Amino acid sequence: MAGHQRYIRYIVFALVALVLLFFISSSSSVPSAQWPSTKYTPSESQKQDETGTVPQVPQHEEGQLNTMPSDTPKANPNTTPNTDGKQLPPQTASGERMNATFVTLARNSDVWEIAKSIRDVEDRFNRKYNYDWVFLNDDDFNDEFKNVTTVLVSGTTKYGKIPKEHWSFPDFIDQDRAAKVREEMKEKKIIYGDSISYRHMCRYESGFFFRHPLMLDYEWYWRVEPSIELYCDINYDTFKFMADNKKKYSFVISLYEYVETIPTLWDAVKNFTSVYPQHIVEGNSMKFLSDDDGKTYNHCHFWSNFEIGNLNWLRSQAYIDYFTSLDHAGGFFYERWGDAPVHSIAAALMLKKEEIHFFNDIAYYHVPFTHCPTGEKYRLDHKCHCNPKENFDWNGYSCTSRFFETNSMPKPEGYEKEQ
Ligand SMILES: Nc1nc2c(ncn2[C@@H]2O[C@H](COP(=O)(O)OP(=O)(O)O)[C@@H](O)[C@H]2O)c(=O)[nH]1
Ligand SMILES: [Mg+2]
Repeated sequence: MAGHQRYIRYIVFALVALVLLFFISSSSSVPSAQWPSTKYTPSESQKQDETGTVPQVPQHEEGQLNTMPSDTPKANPNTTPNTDGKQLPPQTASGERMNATFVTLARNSDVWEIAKSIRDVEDRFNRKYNYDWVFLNDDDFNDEFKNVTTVLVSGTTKYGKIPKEHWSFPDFIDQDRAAKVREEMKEKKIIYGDSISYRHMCRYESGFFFRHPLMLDYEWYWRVEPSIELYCDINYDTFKFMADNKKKYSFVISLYEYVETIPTLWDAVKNFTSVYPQHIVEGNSMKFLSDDDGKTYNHCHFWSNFEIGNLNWLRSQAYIDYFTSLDHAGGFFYERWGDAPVHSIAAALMLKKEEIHFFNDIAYYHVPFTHCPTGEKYRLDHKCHCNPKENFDWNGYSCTSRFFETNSMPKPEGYEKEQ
């Protein structure tokens, strides 16, 4: 009998222990192994309203933080962003937009290098302005190129194929002579000296990109190449700046061209100016190009891998006559004329000097040169991440000092320290 009672006591004890264990485990304060969900989940009453529609999660409004609906539990104050009472800048700049686009000439194989450039341009400028971006190619763009670039650009992207007649040897070019030149330049180890495609590229950028059907919709362009970097915030609309200040062409880096690539370019320019003297404007920047009033070219040019400019100027009769005249001289194929000296000479002779703008505030890199704005206050105010010691502007191989002198502009304060 005593053994039987003990047996029952054990069973009761075990039952009580089981009940206790159940309560402890269901109200355990030990954190679960799951990550807390950060997603907004509507409460039962919110999941459907009377009409059976699901209420929307609040949308992000301009300049405001997303807030949770009032009947969801209050967020832990430690996790709310601490803005120190400062207003966050608006996501998108207010005001009108110019009729402008970015433009990039690229191959499908350039996709990851142009992706980097777009990321920088968007982060530093275009996420606030949402301008369009036109991509041009001598081949069809593939889906990878289109998908990657479309998601990165905040504006509308457009993809154009270059017509064959703008990317081939014109019939007035002697192909044997051109092939011989490429051989010679290869031996002399002149950069891109033996490349046919590079020559088509330079000719296309010199005379055709602004006439592509996709570009005809626009008045302003900003040229972007693969693997460039932007180092400072740009907090104003550079296209509007150009329009408001009557600028037509702009640059950030200028330098001397390799003489071997353009031995007869200046002769061709002089031939053009003698046939079309009406296209040369008074008050131009000849002083930037020549130290002897036009007799010889000093090889200074604006580096055209960056350009913000006016497309109507490039489409003007003056520029078309200039390009056609140079094209017939044959130097795109019998030498290796770059689009940088071709654009620069046109801007310097066919625009008033005040119409060319130096963007000191656009901090830029294209291998191997950096433009880092002179002036520490500017760099700090605009969150710049370039090293001012790498600034090329006041280096002996840069022509930017010459541009300042041509325009009788004082050089920015502190430039001597960067020489
Ligand atoms: N579609 C196409 N684009 C080209 C070709 N060659 C160069 N480009 C583009 O033309 C621009 C200048 O070429 P790049 O290689 O950067 O020349 P670099 O800056 O003078 O060394 C870049 O935007 C290139 O993506 C080509 O054969 N086809
Ligand atoms: Mg380049």
